[in-house]
Amino acid sequence: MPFGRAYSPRMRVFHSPLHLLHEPPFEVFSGHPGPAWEVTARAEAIRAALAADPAFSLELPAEHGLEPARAVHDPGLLRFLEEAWPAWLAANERAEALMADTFPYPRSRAGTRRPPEPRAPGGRVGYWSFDTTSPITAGTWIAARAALDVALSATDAVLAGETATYGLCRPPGHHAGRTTFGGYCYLNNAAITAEHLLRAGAGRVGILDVDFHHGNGTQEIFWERGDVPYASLHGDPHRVYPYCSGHADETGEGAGAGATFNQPLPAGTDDAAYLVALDRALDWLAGRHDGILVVSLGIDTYGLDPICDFTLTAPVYGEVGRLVAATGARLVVLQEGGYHLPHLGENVRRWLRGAAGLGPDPAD
Ligand code: SP5
Ligand code: ZN
Repeated sequence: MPFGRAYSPRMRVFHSPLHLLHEPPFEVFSGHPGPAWEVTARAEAIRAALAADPAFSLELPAEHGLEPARAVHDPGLLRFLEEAWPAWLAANERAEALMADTFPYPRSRAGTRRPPEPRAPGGRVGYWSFDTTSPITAGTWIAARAALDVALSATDAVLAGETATYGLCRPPGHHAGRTTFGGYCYLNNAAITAEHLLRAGAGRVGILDVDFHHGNGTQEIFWERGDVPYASLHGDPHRVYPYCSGHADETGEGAGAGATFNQPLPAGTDDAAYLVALDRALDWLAGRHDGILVVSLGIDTYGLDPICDFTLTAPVYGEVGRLVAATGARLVVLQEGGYHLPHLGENVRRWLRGAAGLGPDPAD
């Protein structure tokens, strides 16, 4: 195993101020244009909460380039994300954000040829995106790359011997697929991280996705692979976003048959029911990986979250972190969703303290 033994007394946390350059001004959801939920203040709140706690050491990421992303995403998607904003600006005098108005839906062209990638930026964005909640703005590409550097730096620290590290990724990643972005996600940080670990010789890498939403992108990327088992607990897609994936009968195909595990959960899921589902997910993952778990950490399961409908309370996050760490796996914990700004930082801090074996902060 290529692992060193560089234990740190404090949990290493990676973050980048470049996330501030991604400022989506709005989203369109359920027919309503409204303010974006995925805002800069989210990552700032988390950073502030961790910076105030001596149990954590905050570090800037190292640049990793785009090779790791190319191992997971279509080069066309990466090219588009890089070129989209300048092309959109050149075509629009008062460009605020780029968002699709058309999606070349495969079923609408059955029997005709696959469409070529459009040249017009407004058409091109629909070719690579799947929803109307994820605008591209001036700094989106820079921020998405920085979030990936954050994830990969947290990963390298685990490869160097840390037991658990945290990447404060913003924008998040688990909705982005091999050829698509959406759900506030542009690059799939968790999937790229898992692939990076595999290539570093970590053996089979498990992904535990505890964001409220199903990680459709991560599932799709590893759907036919047996070396990255994916377990998710999430709001039932019969009821909530992303609607088209996350059902219990989705279990993978081909070499990935049986390597996907979904637990859709009802509205109002509380701490006790959640811990039962978590236990099942951890049981399922046990023995399917070779010692490292990537955690897609969403705090949008919180009872006060404005866009989700579980009822978890603050103390359960410490317990979830503790239980995940108690599996004995080394952890690369990456931030996904979580939208109740007043408690977001504290809930992440509770989760990570639990994972670090620290228990609640006595000062709380
Ligand atoms: C990473 C992540 O958590 N992405 C989530 C994308 C979900 N977008 C849907 C937003 C739903 C807003 N609905 C407001 C309903 C208020 N009751
Ligand atoms: Zn979410």
